[in-house]
Amino acid sequence: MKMKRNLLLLLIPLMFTCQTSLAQQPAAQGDKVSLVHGAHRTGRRTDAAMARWRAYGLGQFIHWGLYSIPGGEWDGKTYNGAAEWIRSWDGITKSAYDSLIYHFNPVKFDATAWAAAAQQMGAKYVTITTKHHDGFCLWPSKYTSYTVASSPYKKDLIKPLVDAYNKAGIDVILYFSIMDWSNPDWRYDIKTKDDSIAFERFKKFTRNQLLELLERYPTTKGLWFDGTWDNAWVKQAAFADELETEMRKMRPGLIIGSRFRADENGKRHFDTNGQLMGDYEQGWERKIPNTITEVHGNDWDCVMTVPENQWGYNAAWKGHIKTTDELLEMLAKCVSLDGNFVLNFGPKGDGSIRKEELSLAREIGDWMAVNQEAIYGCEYAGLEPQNWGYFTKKTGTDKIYMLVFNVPVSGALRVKLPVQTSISKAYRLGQPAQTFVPEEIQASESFIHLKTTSEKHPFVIVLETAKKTENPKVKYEKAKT
Ligand code: FHN
Repeated sequence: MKMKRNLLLLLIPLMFTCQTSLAQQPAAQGDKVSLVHGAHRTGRRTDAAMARWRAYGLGQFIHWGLYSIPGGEWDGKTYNGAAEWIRSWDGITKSAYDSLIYHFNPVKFDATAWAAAAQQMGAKYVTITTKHHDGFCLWPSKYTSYTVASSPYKKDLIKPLVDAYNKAGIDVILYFSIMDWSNPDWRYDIKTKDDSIAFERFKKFTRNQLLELLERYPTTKGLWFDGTWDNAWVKQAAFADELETEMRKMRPGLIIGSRFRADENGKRHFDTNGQLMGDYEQGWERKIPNTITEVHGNDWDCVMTVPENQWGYNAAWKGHIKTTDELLEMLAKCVSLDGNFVLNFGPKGDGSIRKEELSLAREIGDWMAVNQEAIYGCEYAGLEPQNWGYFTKKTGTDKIYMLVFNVPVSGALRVKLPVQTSISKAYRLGQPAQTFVPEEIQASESFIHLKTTSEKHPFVIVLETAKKTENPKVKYEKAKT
């Protein structure tokens, strides 16, 4: 008995260590622990800024920095990791990487052209790397010389991007990596007094840079944090909490996801009581929930790469490259489960965007031009999922959208609506003359019969619904078993 207790005492700290390094899951509901630095809100934010974020549907991610110059290759050798992590590879020395700053001269950079491509794709927001893990800043930060100001290009890159995207009607969110390999005060953990002194300096530096960004780019809608998983930062619950409050005060409405801070027990994303920390769940990187129960009623976004795991420019995209239809299906699935879908672009070191990404953006945009009504301002429809695709619902209306990706051989698409609801009108988006007469097969269950089963691309059928007055029990008999 005593041995068992001792074993348990040994295991408890181990369990906590593992939890902080793994993807966090909501804690089981039980007795609530009193927390000072846990979630400060239960449930979703209800203000206008968050409602705007929720309605975006589609976003663009941009990873751009010094790593975009080598593009995953160095000295004729290929780095197998993610191109933006190349500095951590022993195939390149740190000093060689850091001296890339003297070659950073993106003469082909055209903020207006980037924004135009994003706008045509249908992105409602963009998340831009102001500074990735290497610490190189795309803005001329006052707090380090490792910025674009020290490169041959010299000029701020964030300002023209913010201006051009805002002009194109696209909201800007700034990506910021807390982990900073360029700063000698950065620590993965704090084990000694010296670590502690250095990290105090690092915290001050981080705060300065964040306030500087919010000061310089006042239209910023949110901050997308990354590189927050190491112990040194996880231990800073009080500091991070205060800083978050300070930033929110400075820019009311600011949107910050669940990656920024840990609670006093080192729990990330979800606090010790299982409550989401921050405004939306930031754990859906290159993955999408399968069911609505997995999102626990929270806001969330999914950030996605075109190849398997390459964010920064990689000259030799390897493995499976996602197609337009695959990406559209991900977009549809995210919106159908109350999330936003954010597609990553990795521009080259010279400032141009690779042709494959531009062509994906164009094709997604062509589809969005016809079908955007089923994406923007849409949410989980509350209907039983069907194999042909995804349902979305226009927030605050009775309009349901069927985003069809797999046409059954029968050409009959099953729809189950809530009881006492009927379809008053069904038509195809972009082709309103193509209407459908639903065949009711059960109470509130119908088939939409397609006119052809040879569709080549995903399409959308709009269902206008209305409440029924007749009693379904009269018409359909239940089986006696
Ligand atoms: O390590 C980074 C990675 O390079 C990339 O920036 C992604 C984007 O979500 N975030 C990190 C891993 O979570």
